[in-house]
Amino acid sequence: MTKEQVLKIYQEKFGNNTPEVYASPGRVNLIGEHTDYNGSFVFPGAIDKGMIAAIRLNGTEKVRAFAIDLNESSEFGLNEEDLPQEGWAKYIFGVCREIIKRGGAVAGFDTVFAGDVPLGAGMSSSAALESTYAYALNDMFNLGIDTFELARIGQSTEHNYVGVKCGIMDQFASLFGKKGHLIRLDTKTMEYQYFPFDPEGYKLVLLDTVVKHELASSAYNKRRESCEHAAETIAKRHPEVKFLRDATMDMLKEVKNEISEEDYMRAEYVIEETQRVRDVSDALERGDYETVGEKMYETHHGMSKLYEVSCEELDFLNDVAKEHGVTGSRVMGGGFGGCTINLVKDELYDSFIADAKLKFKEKYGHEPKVYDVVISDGARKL
Ligand code: GAF
Repeated sequence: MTKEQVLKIYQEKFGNNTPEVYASPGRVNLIGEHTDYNGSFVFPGAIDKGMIAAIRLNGTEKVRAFAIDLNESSEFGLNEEDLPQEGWAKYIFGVCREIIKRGGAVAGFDTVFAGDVPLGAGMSSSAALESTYAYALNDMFNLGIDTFELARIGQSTEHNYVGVKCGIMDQFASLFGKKGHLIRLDTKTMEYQYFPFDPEGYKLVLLDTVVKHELASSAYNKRRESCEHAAETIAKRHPEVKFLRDATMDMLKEVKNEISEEDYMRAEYVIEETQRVRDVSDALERGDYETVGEKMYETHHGMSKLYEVSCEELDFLNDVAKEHGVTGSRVMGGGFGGCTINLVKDELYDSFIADAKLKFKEKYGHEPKVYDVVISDGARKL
């Protein structure tokens, strides 16, 4: 939706005022999945799809919000007990509360918002929403909160008001995104580096299964608990291990009999994935996309067999990619449905998409959705 369209809807809802307009993107992640809450590396980039919001202070202590895509309104106060009923409004409320908890003076506002990040596709629609409001409120109330802290505000919103114990990747990518660049972020030190990403002769494309499994957030939180338990157990012998990122496979083997088989598998995946992100950084510096692709397939295998966050439909698309000779393919984001991310040679692109659509439809009765990836800028005022 364009700025003009959002402004028009704002004016229909809240009168002929002139609000400010802000936008924040969703993200892709080349590699480094379920590593961001293990102090390890991720490799995301912001995309050209996201959330857009018009906002104007209303001189009260209440927020009046309208979700354009859902045609739903919500009105809530800014105290802890004012938690709104509507799932989407919790994100806006959570951002306000997290700012207030940090000492920021936020008052009431009127807002409408819309988005074009597909929901539940693993492209971070929720982080795009949080980042839009964190960025906007920081700007409008002149709060002077730095961009790292804005990302933490979005993350804490997930933890405290949504119930997902997520890492920092999605909010970070949405706020720090840069056109044409992926970002390698070290989630332990929060050091980051922009990598120009314009792989000549290749395209990045997402295939969305349009499947979203129930209980994804509780399964996500359970993965995190497994990782933390494995890291704590290793730390009893190796106190230098603060996160799984600090552990080696030898250390993990030492505690094999002290943790469950499930926790062992989760930790094994994370330790291997940490090494894969390092390998992919080196490969990107050499322009070696074949290695990048191999690592993507390895990640898919790990996410499917060790971390168990894939699903039948995602495995199917991954197999189709492999059979078709696609350079790299894997499940992207938290998993349990959503998208695969595919690195495809230009000359294979059309036939791969046609093949994937046909085979997927034969098996599941509908085609996957196709999204070409354009790496774009992060949060901004329009
Ligand atoms: C979700 C989470 F929000 C991220 O923090 C990250 O853990 C990701 O799943 C998996 O890599 O998007």
